[in-house]
Amino acid sequence: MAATRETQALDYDAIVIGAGMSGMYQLYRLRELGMKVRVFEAGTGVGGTWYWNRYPGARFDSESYTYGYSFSKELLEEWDWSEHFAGQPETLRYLNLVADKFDLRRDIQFRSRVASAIYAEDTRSWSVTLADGSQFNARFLVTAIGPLSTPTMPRIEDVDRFGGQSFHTARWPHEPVDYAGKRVAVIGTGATGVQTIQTIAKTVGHLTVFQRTPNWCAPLHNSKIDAEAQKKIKANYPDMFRRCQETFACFIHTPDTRGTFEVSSEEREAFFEKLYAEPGFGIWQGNFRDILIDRKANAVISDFVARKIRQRVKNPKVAEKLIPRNHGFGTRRLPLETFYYEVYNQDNVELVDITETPIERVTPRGIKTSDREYQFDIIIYATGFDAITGSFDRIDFRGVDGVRLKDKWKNGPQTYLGVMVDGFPNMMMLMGPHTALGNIPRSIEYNVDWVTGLIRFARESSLTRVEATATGVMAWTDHVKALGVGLLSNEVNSWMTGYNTNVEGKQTRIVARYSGSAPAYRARCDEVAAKQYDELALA
Ligand code: NA7
Repeated sequence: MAATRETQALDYDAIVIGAGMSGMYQLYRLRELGMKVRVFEAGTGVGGTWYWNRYPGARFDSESYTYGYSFSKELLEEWDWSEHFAGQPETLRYLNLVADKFDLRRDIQFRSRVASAIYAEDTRSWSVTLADGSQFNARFLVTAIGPLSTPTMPRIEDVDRFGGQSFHTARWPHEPVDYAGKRVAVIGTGATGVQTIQTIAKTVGHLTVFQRTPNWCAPLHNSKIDAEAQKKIKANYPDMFRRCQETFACFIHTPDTRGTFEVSSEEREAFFEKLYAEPGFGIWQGNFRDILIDRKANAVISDFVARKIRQRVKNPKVAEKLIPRNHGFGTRRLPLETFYYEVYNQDNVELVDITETPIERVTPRGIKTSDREYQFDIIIYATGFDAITGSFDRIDFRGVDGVRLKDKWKNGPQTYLGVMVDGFPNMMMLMGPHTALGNIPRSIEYNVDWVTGLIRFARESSLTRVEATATGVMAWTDHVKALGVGLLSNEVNSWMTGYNTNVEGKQTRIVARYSGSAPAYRARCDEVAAKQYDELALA
């Protein structure tokens, strides 16, 4: 007798792709349901972003204690963050502790890159093939592949001909890299480039920064957490997490209710000064409510930060190069910095504006611009990621009737709540396109809990197929696009708008992120769950 979908044995109840923060937590939650789960992870360890991004100076721009998992009181009690904004090694230690504490590793298969995931209607299951050809199937497929996990190298001629050492920041070696006394180049000045530059500038022999677009940056103001502060943080966890639930993007900072021009110019200046002097994202996420939507308001804060840059950089010509001209403050992801601008006051640091003297090619000895050849021992590519959809594009996802996800999304992603796609039953995305990102772990925990709720419901109701409807997908996609109208950031090329000069076909801006408030996002998802997922096609 042929196996039916009820009787046929599947390898697993669920397969999760990726063992970063979302995959780890998803595993924990699905196990609680008594499910047999397998996580496939390309790396050799847990941690995702914090596993791969080992570049010098990698650290949080969110307050450490707002970034950790909130689901286990015991874990919160046990773990001490040493700094208000922890560095990558500490975060990776934390995630390894989580993996140990909850015994996660026994269900995670490392060194296992997923090549394809194909839906089979007859068994209502997903068949996952790894790069080594091995295959596994499961009823449910959860993608935990990260919005910023597919690094992109610059499209520069002869990039592989360099004779010295070269690294992409997101593929940093596990062994220490020694830059003391070396001639080092950094290409890229996003959040990653800024952290790298300010860190290696302390020890390099000579540093050359190749900048295409300057970004607006503001001080991080990091500091150590002493015993007294540690106690307070722990006592305050419930309130702090509650606050993160209430704010616009799950940070402890949230927009001020006042408009930029509702206060006097003195008051405005004093408020900006206060924000500039405070730790973290306050100047971006806790500024006047209109700075990211009103051009005039945005020009005022941009002018304030430009003045700061001019004060901090001694050479006026260099200062002008570091001031963005093609986008306003905060309309791209704001890099937070620690004496970044002061780096350009060092005699051994040079800023090359490659809009003036473009890079022609990489040579065996260094980099050739239109102006001259620079010689280097090390080239660091801080050139970012094929963001949001890139990690989906590199896996061959095929849904009902063999339809490829990549084809379905060729004009931009279309999702239901950022979690599901019609034609891709039993597949759920964590931190997928069109979901609320913000302070990511807070969003991850919500996303995972929602997906877990849906899977629990399906199992309790003996459902073997849950799928978003085409109408549901259209409505959510339209909603996300409508929310993006008027946002200055959606008029700017950046990873947040899916724009990447290094990836074929990604030179058109798309609405890639949900830009409403996190509470509104959760309210909508909660409503769907409360109505027993009746907006989905259930079978
Ligand atoms: P980003 O923010 O995408 O920055 C990449 C940087 O690399 C940016 O300055 C780019 O300039 C530059 N870049 C990219 N390609 C080239 C080429 N071909 N030539 C010269 N310069 C280039 O990535 P990050 O890794 O810094 O940060 C990503 C996010 O990860 C970050 O926001 C955090 O949320 C975590 P461009 O601006 O495109 O002119």
